[in-house]
Amino acid sequence: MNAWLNRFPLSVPESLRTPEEAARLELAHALPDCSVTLESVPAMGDGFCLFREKSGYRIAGGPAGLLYGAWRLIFSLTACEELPDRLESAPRYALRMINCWDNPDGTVERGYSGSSLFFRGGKLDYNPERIRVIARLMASVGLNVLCINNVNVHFPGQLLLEDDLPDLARLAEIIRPFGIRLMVSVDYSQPMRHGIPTADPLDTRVQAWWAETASRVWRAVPDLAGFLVKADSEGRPGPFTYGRNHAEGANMLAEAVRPFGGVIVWRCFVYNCRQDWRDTKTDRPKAAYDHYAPLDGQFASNVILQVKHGPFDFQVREPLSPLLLAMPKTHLALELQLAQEYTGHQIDLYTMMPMWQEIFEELPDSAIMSVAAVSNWGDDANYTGHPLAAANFFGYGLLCWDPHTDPRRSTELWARLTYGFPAEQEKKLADCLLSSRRTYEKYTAPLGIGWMVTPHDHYGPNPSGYEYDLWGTYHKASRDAVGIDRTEKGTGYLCQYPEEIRKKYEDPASCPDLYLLFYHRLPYSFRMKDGRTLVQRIYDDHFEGYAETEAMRETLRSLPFPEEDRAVILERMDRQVHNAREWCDIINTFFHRLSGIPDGQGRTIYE
Ligand code: GCV
Repeated sequence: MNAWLNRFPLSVPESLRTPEEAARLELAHALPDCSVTLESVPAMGDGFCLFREKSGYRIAGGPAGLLYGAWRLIFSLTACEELPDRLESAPRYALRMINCWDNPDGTVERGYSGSSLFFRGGKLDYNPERIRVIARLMASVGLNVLCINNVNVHFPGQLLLEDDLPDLARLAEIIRPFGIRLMVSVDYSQPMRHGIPTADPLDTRVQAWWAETASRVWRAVPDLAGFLVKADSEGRPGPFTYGRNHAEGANMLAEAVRPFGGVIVWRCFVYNCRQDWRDTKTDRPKAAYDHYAPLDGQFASNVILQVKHGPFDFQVREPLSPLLLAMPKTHLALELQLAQEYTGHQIDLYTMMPMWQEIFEELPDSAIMSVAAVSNWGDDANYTGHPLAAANFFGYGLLCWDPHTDPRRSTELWARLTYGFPAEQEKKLADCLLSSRRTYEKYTAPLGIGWMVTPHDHYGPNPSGYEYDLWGTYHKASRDAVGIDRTEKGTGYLCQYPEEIRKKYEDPASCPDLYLLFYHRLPYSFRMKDGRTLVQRIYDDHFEGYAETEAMRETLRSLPFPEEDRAVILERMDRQVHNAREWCDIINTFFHRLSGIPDGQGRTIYE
């Protein structure tokens, strides 16, 4: 099962060399009766123009643009979408990246679809056929950069730049005809493996090592996109050890890769992960802004700062990271997570496009230049574990091309290409997918609070699991109140935003409900806008979320999925219903015990 590519089966010959050849091949297989002319216009880059002509179609485009145009035509004709006589299209973002968190031993950090597609037994070891499927999936939705290894680089991950370089070069060759460039996560302290006693970015021996390494690596993989770096984060080495800031650290690497047209993608996920929960001054969501905003303008032009969409870490609901609004002189990339780390492990249904739509509504068009998402693939037969999780991958590609893509359009298109149901059933499936995020949100952590998950594993409820720990992820629920005051009077987090955003959230009376407990500490008796008390709203959401999950199971049972998908979908749906019940019971009991306030509707809450 290759998700939507099932419709377009193709065995790719090893002789394939260029995206233009790939475009011809895809068109010949998917639309054998359609006459399509390709016109190469290198200056159009990744863009294309699709013309409807008397005798067929013409696609003009740059090298990869022809392939993207071909897919656009294939999708539209297969899905019976109306095409204008002339359709000009170009991606909004330069780098449209997938970040795999795959480890050399074949495990995948936060992976829920089996083992790695790239690594086994400490080295690159893959099935080229499956890599081609992944490359076709990426190209079909316009994605162009693939980082294959975990940002947490542990030995022997460093060997990708050393002994395993020839294997890396072979992998690059496989994906190149699909317009996809490789990227590699690197260990900031890697020079120390080679007799250099430091990784200080201002040390000339360190600079020389990286320059020599870059030249060797780009000789092997001339179109390598660049290096991805997690530094000074969750125990990874970085420039802080040497009293250097992250501009100094990133610029040193940028200098090394500049001659080859490479970029340094530098992650901004930097915070104190050894916090004492009694310390009320430190507020983790403030960390990224505090570290990076003062450095705006100091990064080299080939450094890209990659910022997670929210200030915490991929919770079900987070506000937009204020850092994304604070660095106008820096090339920023937005980081999303397809892997369902906090959102149901690809067991629970969680379609992300509505969440991303909210992010892009708040993000000014000029704020970012690139996008990355943590992959949700593995070597499961269907690649994404849950067959319906493929909709997220598809939607992500469309969104990188056009951030204003309507979630319903991408979801319905995905459903049509994948299953080809009659219209009414397609709508039922799309409705189910599009509402799944709110449902999941209702039965898990309430009103923007996050972090009530089982520690480390991050599946299932544990309201106090992260409460007294070191990670800075507290809700401070007491007998009277819950939440953290992040306004000016509290931790001051809200002051990191421009005025109009601050205003929207600073008053609990007008703050949108779903963000209420992210920004405010409130008593359980607080009156919500609809007149319910805060605690009643928490009870209601949890009961509702559970009920919606049961209804979702009924809908999915009624749909004519192919048997192999049906079995997996329904088995996972049963587990989701169980999970939702558990969340509902545990969270409601937690707040009932603390507050002593009974449910206004007299439903069962266990003591
Ligand atoms: C790759 C969270 C995840 C980690 C991940 C980290 C990151 O902390 O739980 O698994 O590490 O984010 O984004 O670097």
